[in-house]
Amino acid sequence: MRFLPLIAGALSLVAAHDPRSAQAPLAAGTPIAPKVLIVSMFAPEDVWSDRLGLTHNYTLPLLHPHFPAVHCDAAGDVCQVTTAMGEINAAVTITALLLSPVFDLTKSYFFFAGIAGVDPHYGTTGSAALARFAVQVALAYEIDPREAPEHWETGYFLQGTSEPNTIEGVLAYGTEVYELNTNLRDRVRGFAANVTLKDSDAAESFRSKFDYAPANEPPALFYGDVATTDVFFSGHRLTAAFANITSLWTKGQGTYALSAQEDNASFEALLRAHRIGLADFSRAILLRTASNFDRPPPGLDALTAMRLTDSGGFVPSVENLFAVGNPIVQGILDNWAEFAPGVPVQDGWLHAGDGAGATLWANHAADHVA
Ligand SMILES: *[C@@H]1O[C@H](CO)[C@@H](O)[C@H](O)[C@H]1NC(C)=O
Ligand SMILES: *[C@@H]1O[C@H](CO)[C@@H](O)[C@H](O)[C@H]1NC(C)=O
Ligand SMILES: *[C@@H]1O[C@H](CO)[C@@H](O)[C@H](O)[C@H]1NC(C)=O
Ligand SMILES: CC(=O)N[C@H]1CO[C@H](CO)[C@@H](O)[C@@H]1O
Repeated sequence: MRFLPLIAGALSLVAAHDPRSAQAPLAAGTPIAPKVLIVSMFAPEDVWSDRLGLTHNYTLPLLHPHFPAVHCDAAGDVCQVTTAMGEINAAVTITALLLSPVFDLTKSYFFFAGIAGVDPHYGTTGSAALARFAVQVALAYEIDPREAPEHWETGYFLQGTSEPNTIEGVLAYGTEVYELNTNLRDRVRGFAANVTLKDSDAAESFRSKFDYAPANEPPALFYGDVATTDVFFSGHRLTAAFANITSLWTKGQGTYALSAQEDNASFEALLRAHRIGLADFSRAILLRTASNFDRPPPGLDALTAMRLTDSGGFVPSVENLFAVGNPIVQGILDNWAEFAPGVPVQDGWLHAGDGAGATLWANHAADHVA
């Protein structure tokens, strides 16, 4: 439980570091302090604004030109922002939001809710996953496999190393791995425990090509970690390589289950805000629903599975962001007295805001190689 005294220390620095203090106060006065801030990555993931009546728009500088405003309900309890896709868009939008004087996000729960590719050994199209780890798997060296030593199974190897599947001597940038609050994850999973996930005939038909579970079973809610990379990869070989890199960075505790393009970047912005008391990293929740498989079913090649057929997963994945996510949003609002002070983090949590920040897991992994 070393988190609590540390955050108190971090908060005492706010007055000195708060960039908002340098700006003129808003005419309207008090900043909006949402209890839940929902983060979408592209337009179809905003299943929230219409359904939750987020009709109050706040245009902020430095958001993406296609998504210039944060949308909030009348009370300012729930807000939604869309980052636009990819790591760079996510990092810039979340940073702009965290520094905006319009919002006070110090007590907000950050609910990242987007679609993803799924490893068919952990889920299926329409499945929903709550993550502990986000790992930036492609922050690595790469040699085209056709030019790599013959015995290599992948051209990706960690920076500072000279072959795949080792972390010894690694050169960490510090953005490779983010660990979230698992007590918070367990608590909010309970809110969605009885949800029946949406499915479609098209998704059901495509998944029947797999001859193993859970790929060929109806969608379910599960715990799974997310690989972040701007490269939209697919196929058996790259997924094997990135699953191994996930395992290396998390000392075997993380399990690659989903692939997406933003989380590592959003979390870096959030962690930097956490260090100066502008946000609380222990209040981040990551939900990803599966719109597609990350590799082909038996009988199809990677390109055909990725681009030339439709797995039917897109519609149920978007619907399930709301089906699973809304009970979580409402659960936090309905139980605000419990959530307001924060959910205590797990023992040994490595993002305690003690200055070393994001490099902690990296060092942890690197320091402990056999
Ligand atoms: C708020 O933003 C949404 C989405 O961009 C837009 O559809 C809506 O018209 C805006 N509402 C107002 C009052 O400007
Ligand atoms: C889920 O269902 C169980 C069994 O009916 C019930 O005890 C529990 O309260 C339900 N949970 C929610 C969040 O609705
Ligand atoms: C992943 O790691 C396993 C176990 O160490 C190894 O057998 C496999 O060859 C690795 N795969 C790739 C693509 O490097
Ligand atoms: C591909 C890549 O390296 N993307 C970015 C991941 O996020 C950090 C910021 O958090 C960037 O430094 C990386 O460039």
